Amino acid sequence: MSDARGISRHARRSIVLRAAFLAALTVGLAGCASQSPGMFQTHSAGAHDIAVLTYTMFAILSLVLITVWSLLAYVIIRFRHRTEAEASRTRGNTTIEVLWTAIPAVIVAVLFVLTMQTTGKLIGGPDNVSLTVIGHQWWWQVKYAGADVATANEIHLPAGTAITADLLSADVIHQFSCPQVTGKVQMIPGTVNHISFLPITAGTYLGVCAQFCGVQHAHMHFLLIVQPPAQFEAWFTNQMKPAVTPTGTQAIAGAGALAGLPCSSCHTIRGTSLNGTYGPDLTHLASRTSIAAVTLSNTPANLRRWIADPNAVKPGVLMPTVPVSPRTLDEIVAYLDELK
Ligand code: HEC
Ligand SMILES: [Cu+2]
Repeated sequence: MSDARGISRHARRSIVLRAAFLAALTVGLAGCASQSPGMFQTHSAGAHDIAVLTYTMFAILSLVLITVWSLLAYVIIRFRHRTEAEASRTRGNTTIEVLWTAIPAVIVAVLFVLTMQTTGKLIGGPDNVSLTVIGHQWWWQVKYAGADVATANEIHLPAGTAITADLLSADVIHQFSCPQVTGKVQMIPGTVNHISFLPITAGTYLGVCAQFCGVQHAHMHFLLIVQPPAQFEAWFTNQMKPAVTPTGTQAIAGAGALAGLPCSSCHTIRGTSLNGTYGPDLTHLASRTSIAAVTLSNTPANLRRWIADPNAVKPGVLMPTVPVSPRTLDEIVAYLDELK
């Protein structure tokens, strides 16, 4: 008796533990949901097609599951009172063999055709804006074809225009993923992958690197900023210009200081002597809303914090601390803040 009670106490404890685990998981996932871009809030033709395909597959597979479970339940209940030790066997029933080979084959064929149709739609479309996006540990380099426009982590696009992008990697495997606007594609060193999509609704959509790529993988975000075409044109026209000439006294001093610092071997500011390509292009840094792959918002205080000790913001980051006096640091920040 005590044995039976012992087991039931044990069972009760395990149920409580399991419930606690599920509750924790639910809270955890709910926390994710508020931050993560959801693939069902779609804002492009391609993302919409993928969502429809997902719902369709879910419906077909649910039907399969319900059918199998219903049959199983029926058999368990209907034959629960049989007492024979061994069930009778059915051998070589051709009709049944053909049926249970044919039905799954047909289901898989239907799923295959639906997937190919959706994939076909994603690849088509006029190629109006083409980009190159290069994944780096741990930021995104963005170049626009046919113009001297380079940016980082924030990709502006005109709404209603088909986009094609070549996806590359500068180091390890990354994965370009912005589920509200397009499917995800890997960026593999030595290979060029392609993605095309048609953004429809203007808005700012969060993208992430979906392939673990090192210690700061979780701080490798980007923004797809889909704008009405006129706004996009204005942005693009400004990006084509070289960097503005600094006007403030501090900013002028900052520009002078930068030219003599190692910053110039990693960063480009078009129109100045800074022409490094290892780190993000800073020509129009002040026109971005965030820095360090959407880790910090782009404010003078955050720029100062970043340049003073990037490793404190993103431990393991591939930008070193360049020792400068607090005064020079202020001047550099004043200059960068003018680079609209
Ligand atoms: C060894 C190369 C290297 C040097 C030297 C270097 N940086 Fe960087 N910098 C990087 C890399 C790489 C990143 C991207 C880091 C990330 O987001 O993970 C970066 C990011 C930045 C950013 C953020 C850009 C953005 O859009 O997110 C700023 C601003 C910046 N660096 C300024 C400077 C300044 C100012 C100096 C000199 C005091 C400097 N860097 C020196 C490599 C370098
Ligand atoms: Cu990555």
